[in-house]
Amino acid sequence: YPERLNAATELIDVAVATYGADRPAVRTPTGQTWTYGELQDRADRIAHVLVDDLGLVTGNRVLLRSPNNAWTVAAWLGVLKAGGIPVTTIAALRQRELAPIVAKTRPVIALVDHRYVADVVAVRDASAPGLRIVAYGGPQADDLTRRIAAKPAGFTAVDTAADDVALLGPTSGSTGAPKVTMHFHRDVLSIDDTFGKHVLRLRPDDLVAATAPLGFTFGLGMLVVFTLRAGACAFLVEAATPVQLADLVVEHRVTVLATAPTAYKQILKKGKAGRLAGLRAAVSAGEHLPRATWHQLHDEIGLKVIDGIGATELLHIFLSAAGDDIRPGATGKPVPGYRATVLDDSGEEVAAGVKGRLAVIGPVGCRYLDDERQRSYVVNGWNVTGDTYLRDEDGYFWYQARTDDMIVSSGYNIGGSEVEAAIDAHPDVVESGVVAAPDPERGSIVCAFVALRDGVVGDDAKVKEIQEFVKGELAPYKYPREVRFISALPRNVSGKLQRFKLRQIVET
Ligand code: 3SK
Repeated sequence: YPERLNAATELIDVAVATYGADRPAVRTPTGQTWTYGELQDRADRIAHVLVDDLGLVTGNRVLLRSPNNAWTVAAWLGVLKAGGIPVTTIAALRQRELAPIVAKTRPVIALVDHRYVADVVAVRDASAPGLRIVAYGGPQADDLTRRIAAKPAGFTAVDTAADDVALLGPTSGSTGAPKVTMHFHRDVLSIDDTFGKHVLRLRPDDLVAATAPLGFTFGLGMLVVFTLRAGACAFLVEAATPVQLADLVVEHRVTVLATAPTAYKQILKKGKAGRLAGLRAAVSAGEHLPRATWHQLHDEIGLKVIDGIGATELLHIFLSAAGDDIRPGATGKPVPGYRATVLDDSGEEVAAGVKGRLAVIGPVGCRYLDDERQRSYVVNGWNVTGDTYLRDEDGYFWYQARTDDMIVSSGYNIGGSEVEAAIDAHPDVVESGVVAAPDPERGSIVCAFVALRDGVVGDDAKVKEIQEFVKGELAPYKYPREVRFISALPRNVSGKLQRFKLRQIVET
């Protein structure tokens, strides 16, 4: 890449010049369509608001919080054009999850969908008094969508370096506070020049749907980076069950779908796989795609689903395969540009057929913002992802399990300690221990072992109460789907929680 590079210019301005301003860039189920020209215009005017009205200075961080909609794409591009650094978060996060992200990333401005402003206001009032919050999509007179009307068209993107930070992506840690990954302008293009161009291969006439939020790099890559670079159109759905999604695929003639195995399994279970028959390509990531699910989809609709594993740390997918290269049940091979291997506990590469820790190296690597955990993620240049894998003689990588305490459920990464802290805040709870329990649909679910105060009855009503309590404290996808009451948690002599004992209980 050239030394000077602004990812937003490459994504939207180059797309307008290459594919034309009139092509559809984003569509929604309600029939809203923005062309490439309209998306560019809104991004440019948002950049003007940021710089002219809100005083954004190059390198300032801007928190984004919203569901998947067209304004969010424009806001993300506008921040980059203005020389800012988007801090992408998902709408589902609650105040207690946003607060550490704000504390770590120190955004000066927050652009927030008007329905999700309250938690950001609470964080600002509690701990970030200087944060300027601007709502969008709402009725207020100072809404971003109204402010941009007064701004001139056109904005020359700030001349950033290819190695300037373009994105801060928070990700759950298996323990402790959330981690925040930093990615450069060139990294944004790199994920398309690797997975996008070599495996996914979008076409200008594609309509691309994905269930992952734009606040996750899986969704951002699929719906913004790969789509705009191909001159294709993103289909932005704020919320849909897997079956509703399958209906939308038919109704709107979606050609490419990216979602997690859980959604494919639910669509199959409800007998709706036929709705996916019009797809040209389907991507599965976020968790392991079982061989049986791959075959069922292939048998019912003739699609060879592209499996892949990515990580927020590496921005997007680094192991995958498409078409005749697919070996069902295996995640795939290193995406062109990446190398991967399997390491033992002392960091030595193991032979084919031996299980160990997946390690990856390529054009995008992990850079945590001010975090000691960088030392354990990047070892001798290898990014060690926290997954246990096996490589076969032909170079295919086969998922075995998570190596760390991360719970991967329906494609979401959930840190057990964060759920424990939320449960422990319930007045009837003495202590809790959270582990992954195997689940045929979701891969894993969050299972909580809870010790209650003396005299409190652990019945179904208490289970429900604890589940609802956690949904109020954390993004609802993190709530414990299973709650088991226990008199005391198993601990070793020094008092350390013996999670393996809890795991043994759920696995037997
Ligand atoms: O596999 C994942 O979980 C992932 C994470 C970030 C970006 C992309 C992907 C597929």
